[in-house]
Amino acid sequence: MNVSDDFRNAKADFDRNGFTVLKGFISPQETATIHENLTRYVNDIVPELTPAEVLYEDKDDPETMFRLEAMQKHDAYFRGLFLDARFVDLASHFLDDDIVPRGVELFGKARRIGNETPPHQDGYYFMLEPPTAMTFWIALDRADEENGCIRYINGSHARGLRPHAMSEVLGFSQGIVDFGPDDLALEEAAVVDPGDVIAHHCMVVHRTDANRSDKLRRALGFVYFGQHASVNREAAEEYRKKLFAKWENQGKI
Ligand SMILES: O=C(O)CCC(=O)C(=O)O
Repeated sequence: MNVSDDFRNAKADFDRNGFTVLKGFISPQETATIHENLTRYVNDIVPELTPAEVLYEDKDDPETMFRLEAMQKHDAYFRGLFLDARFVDLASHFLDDDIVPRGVELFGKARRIGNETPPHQDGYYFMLEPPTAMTFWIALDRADEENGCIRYINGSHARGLRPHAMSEVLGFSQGIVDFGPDDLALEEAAVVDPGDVIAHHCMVVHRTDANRSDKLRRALGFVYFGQHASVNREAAEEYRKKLFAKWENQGKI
């Protein structure tokens, strides 16, 4: 596949807005296969995971699971999909760099009690210099205004890193402190169907509403770093330790 030709418009969108939606990027058959593998993963692998790798809105209710971390480490199917040239080559095209694959997460929103995602920039968590990274957000269910689709602040990736502070939302520890009407005026809801893939830059501001509907909202997040970006590993590890200690103290994990 000549990535540059097929995705020229998508790349222009990505560069201008900080995100782009690739409609029907994954076929219905492959989307069904991803669902089958997710069910297998939940049944066979989740019981073996550490508390940091699987998060629940209510840890006594398995139905409320909303996050799986580092799925590529535990399972060959998800690792294979994550390293597939379709994604790696496209990430390289979008970031104008060679790629270091970073990780696979499940982003779920449980029916009725799925929490909002506070406005944030992934780049704040990634601690990269320069902030060259992106996510493919692969919709496994329809995501719309009712069940917490992602909302992007158009063009915000080009306006630098915003101040963040600790949020109380489990799984999303940071929120932008000065998010306001100027942001909301530029906000766009990315309504997607299963098999659609959103590509977003790590500096674009995004958030979701809570899921108060009866509909599940699940997506896989594939994260890729640019090869020329370096991580401040010490700061990142120190931060991760503090965060998990805090959640443990609060009885959340
Ligand atoms: O799915 C969500 O609620 C948020 C996902 C997100 O913040 C991300 O993919 O960077």
